[in-house]
Amino acid sequence: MGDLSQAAVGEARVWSLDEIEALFALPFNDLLFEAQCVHRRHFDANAVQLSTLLSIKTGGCSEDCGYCSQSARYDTGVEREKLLDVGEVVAAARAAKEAGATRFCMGAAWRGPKERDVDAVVDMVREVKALGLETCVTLGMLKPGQAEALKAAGLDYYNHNLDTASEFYGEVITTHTHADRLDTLAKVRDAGIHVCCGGIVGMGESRRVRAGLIRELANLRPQPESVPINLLVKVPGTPLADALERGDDLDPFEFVRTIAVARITMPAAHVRLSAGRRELGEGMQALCFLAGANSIFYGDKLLTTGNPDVTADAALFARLGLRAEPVQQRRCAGH
Ligand code: SAM
Ligand code: DTB
Ligand code: SF4
Repeated sequence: MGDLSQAAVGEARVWSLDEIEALFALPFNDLLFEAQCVHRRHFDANAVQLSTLLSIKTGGCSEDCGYCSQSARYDTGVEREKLLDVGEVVAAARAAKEAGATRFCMGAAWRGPKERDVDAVVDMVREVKALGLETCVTLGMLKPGQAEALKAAGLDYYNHNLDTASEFYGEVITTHTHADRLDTLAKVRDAGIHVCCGGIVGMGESRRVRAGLIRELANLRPQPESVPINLLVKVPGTPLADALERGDDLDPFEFVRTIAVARITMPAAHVRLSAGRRELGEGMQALCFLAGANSIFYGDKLLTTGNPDVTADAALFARLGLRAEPVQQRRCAGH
């Protein structure tokens, strides 16, 4: 990848809300054309990075994120489980590698890890890394020193999402703040770990809120290396899903627009088509790839909900002439 001068231009620019809203308001074909042009300047247009997720600690979370099946506050049918042991994690990582994934992402339903949790995750990261996979974890908020311990174990990416624009955040989460999230992202950066940071759309937010989320992501410095864009998976029992049962599903073209605006404003990032891929269907996914999405979660399960199965994804890739991307040499060496 990586025309460095173009990437530098993308990063030097501070995006205003008006500029981002103007991108959202373009005629659909003009927006996709612009996004595809930016995409081709930075990436192989037919290569897609494959990340596989594993929930290493499921359910029973103290937090109140209104979309989440794993909060202990909502009756979603997801049971609290113990942290997996390292052998189970390595077996899943090996299977993911054999299926073609290049990155293995381990997620835990925690507000943040305790010291002994970090010790256990450090072992997992070390062993998964030794398989030749890129490593990613998403463990919630970090305390001083924890990011450094994970980096020392060989962690490549930390996923921590802004989720939504600051003005809508309080409608979704009250137990930790938007500023807490920025604080954890700064700790991850300072430790020299790549940042995976995105958000969720389809929660009943306005276009202005979606534009605000992209603006906040695009104005992070440095910009995130990976940007997961999740379409809300409506899990019965969660407050957001229950509120949305009255209608109000996001227009799928608006999801495609969100991908395109992320691509234009974060030209060197991998923009990941994340939760909600099954609900989008193949035609909409194809439009998302045209709009500049170049990464997916690959594997039959996300954390607690379903994902297209690997045979369906292989068939879709064959029909579209897409290829799995080999592991990237990132431009910020040493990070
Ligand atoms: N507990 C950690 C945290 O919140 O940072 C890590 C796991 S959490 C499940 C990771 C991300 O998954 C959330 O920030 C959110 O963006 C996404 N997510 C969770 N549930 C979702 C849902 N039902 N639909 C779409 N995205 C979801
Ligand atoms: C992200 O942005 N999306 C992933 C990953 N990071 C951890 C999680 C999606 C979860 C979807 C709902 C579930 O399966 O529980
Ligand atoms: Fe807990 Fe993360 Fe779910 Fe929020 S998104 S309830 S912090 S697992």
